[in-house]
Amino acid sequence: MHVVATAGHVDHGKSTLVLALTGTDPDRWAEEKARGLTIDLGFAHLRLPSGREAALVDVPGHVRFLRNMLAGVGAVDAALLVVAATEGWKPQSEEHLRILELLGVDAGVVALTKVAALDPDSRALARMDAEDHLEGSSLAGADVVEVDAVAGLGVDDLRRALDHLLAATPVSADRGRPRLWVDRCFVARGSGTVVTGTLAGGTLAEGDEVEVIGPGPAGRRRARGRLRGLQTHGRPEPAVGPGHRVALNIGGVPHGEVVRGDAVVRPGQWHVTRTVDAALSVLASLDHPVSRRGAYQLYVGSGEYPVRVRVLGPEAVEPGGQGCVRLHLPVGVPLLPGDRYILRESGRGETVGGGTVLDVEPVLPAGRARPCLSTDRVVAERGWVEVGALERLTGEVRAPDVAGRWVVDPARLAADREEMGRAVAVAGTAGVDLSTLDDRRRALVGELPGVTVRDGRAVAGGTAVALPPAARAWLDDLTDRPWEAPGPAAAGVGREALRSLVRDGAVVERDGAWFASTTVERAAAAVAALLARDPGGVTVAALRDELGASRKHVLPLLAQLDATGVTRRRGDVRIAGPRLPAGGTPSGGSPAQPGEG
Ligand SMILES: Nc1nc2c(ncn2[C@@H]2O[C@H](COP(=O)(O)OP(=O)(O)O)[C@@H](O)[C@H]2O)c(=O)[nH]1
Ligand SMILES: [Mg+2]
Repeated sequence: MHVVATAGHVDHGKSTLVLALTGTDPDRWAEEKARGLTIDLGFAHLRLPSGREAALVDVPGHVRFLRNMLAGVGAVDAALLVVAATEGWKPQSEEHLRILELLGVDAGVVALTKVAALDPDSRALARMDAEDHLEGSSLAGADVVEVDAVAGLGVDDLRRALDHLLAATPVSADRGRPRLWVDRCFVARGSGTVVTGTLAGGTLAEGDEVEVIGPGPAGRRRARGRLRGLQTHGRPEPAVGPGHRVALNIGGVPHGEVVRGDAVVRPGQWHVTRTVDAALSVLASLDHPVSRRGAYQLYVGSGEYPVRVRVLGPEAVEPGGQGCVRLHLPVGVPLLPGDRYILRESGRGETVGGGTVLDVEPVLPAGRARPCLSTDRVVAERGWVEVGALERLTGEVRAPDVAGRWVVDPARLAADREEMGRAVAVAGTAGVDLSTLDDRRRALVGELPGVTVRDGRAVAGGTAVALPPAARAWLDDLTDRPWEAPGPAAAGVGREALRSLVRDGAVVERDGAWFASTTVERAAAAVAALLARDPGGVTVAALRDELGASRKHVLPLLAQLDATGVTRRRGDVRIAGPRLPAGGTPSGGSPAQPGEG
């Protein structure tokens, strides 16, 4: 299914044509009928000769209602540009064409209306004039069809041209990320809040939980609700895909809370942003450059927002030129790179230009930002980014690099791996205490080759083979009863298993005594605590009492601490070595830990 919007100057015959094509008068309001003027959006259902169906959105042509026009063309697939042959190209013919172009609508048919009153030469002139104006635009080369809806001329030709156009126009893609920009909201008798809009990017179904995001009446940002029912073209449907005009009956959201410009999405799928970086194309017709700072109206989706604009880079953007801008919105809007927008000057009411959103969460200051659509840039600027966050920021689903959770810039990942590898190596058998690491480094260190995580510590050496039960039991015994546990031979631990335990750093032998690595860590911590009380030094007796150990165990333990640099021997006492754990004396170093990055 496609959605097609009309475009063109006021009174050129857009609404009359919609009625002739569909049988539906798009001018819904009494005031519109009384004045013969389209003020707001109108909607109709079009059935084409091939059987193809499309939704038609009729927009107002009057410059005063341009904001309504903009609300209608946000998510359309194609345009029906209407130019009255009797009047020729007019200001809103031009402005609407430029807007379609900036919004990326490059599929269209031109209807040259009111031709019945003209002789063949005048018609030919009108056609040439229209084609001249289309040249170089996104609608260059579009079919130009002569019609007169009142005289009943050419309407079938126009249907065929639309059929032909839509056959070659891609439909809105299903990216599993539905978003409906609300253009109408009302209360249906007996069913509560109903909103309508053009659905893009995904499918919505009855029973779906949805979130309505918008400024709301009193600063509300989000409201949760559930879809009670959906309709498209007046028919109830259990589910509706992208590229349709849809009416949603939303339970749980009072209708007073929803206004045009709000978005209906699935909860949690969107980054709701107030600052975006965007590419800006300035219209060639503008008589002044877009300067570094200024106040403008932003049109995106079906909404209109006052925005502050900051040109990125040192230069203003000249008419006909391109640049990048940072836009500051007053409220959060669910946007994604690739979304199109229009910028108008608040004071003069003139369209300045528009373009494509490039970044929905700029992290670099405006002076250094170089936005583009690359997902790699988004990753590089952050270093680490969670898979879900990256999807919300870019729409792209990437395979994680670390712990099934993070996507990491390659250079950053290499550097962090090296840093963690070094930290683990330096920490020796004591290992790196995982609780001192942020969750990224904790995940990373656990995945480093040759590093084993045990008892909350990352230790160099991998436990490649499963331990035999006797070795496992002995290790537990050694851990739980360090001063009573037997030696490995008495415990029935084989040579192979013992070698593996030593290689992995799980156990340490010193002067014939065996220790679990956790016991050595406890001893190191005990020494640090004693030195904190008395920096003068720790005696063998003091450590023995502190640990509740025997002299037989304390002497080899201290020898081990001396050997690994935790302590140094000075006469009868031990003083702080370079690797004394934190909690020691100010002069004692703490084991190397990576800094925050
Ligand atoms: N003779 C003639 N009059 C037309 C034609 N199309 C529209 N009109 C008249 O032009 C006026 C404006 O038409 P409307 O559809 O409201 O224009 P819109 O502002 O572009 O929607 C109305 O009085 C129509 O009856 C046409 O093809 N032939
Ligand atoms: Mg109209």
